[in-house]
Amino acid sequence: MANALQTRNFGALFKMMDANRDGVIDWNDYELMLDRFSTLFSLPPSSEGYLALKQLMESDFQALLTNADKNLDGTVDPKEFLDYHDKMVATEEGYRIAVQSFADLIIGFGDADQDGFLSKDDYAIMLRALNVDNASAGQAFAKLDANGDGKISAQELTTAIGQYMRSSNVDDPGHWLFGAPA
Ligand SMILES: [Ca+2]
Ligand SMILES: [Ca+2]
Ligand SMILES: [Ca+2]
Repeated sequence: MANALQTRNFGALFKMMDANRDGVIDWNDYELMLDRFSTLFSLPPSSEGYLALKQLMESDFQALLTNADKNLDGTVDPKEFLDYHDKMVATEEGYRIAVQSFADLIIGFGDADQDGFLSKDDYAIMLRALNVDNASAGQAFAKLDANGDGKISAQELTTAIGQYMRSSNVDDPGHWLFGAPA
């Protein structure tokens, strides 16, 4: 069973991913996110960066459908989404895979100059592309940048994602992964 913070965080994640806000996640939402990212990062549709992003989105969407779309209608509703994540993080193996693939996805999207870190700008752009209110971006960044060197490393990111997915301590900085907690 998901704890209250998990339910909150996965609910927030669902809302972010439901880019067109029609109450379900399907490929239209991914296309919209792809549009936003490529516009914000100035990636023309034929560029290598765009195609890489698109591929990342396609494989992420396929994985989501395969695992979460229980009634096989081609969309993922909030309950399917929560059940899937609930089950996924319930085992150590599933949890480890979930954290790693989520980290790869975020770095894949957010790390525009591909130095392996998220800069403050990268992070702010990522939130904007996910349609998250940006007011708390600075505060959130400071929490996620645990060693205070001005960038979020893969290690800092995986720690934060792990907390976002499973922590029952409301004070853990990982709850700020996508800005101020809902
Ligand atoms: Ca949608
Ligand atoms: Ca479904
Ligand atoms: Ca850092």
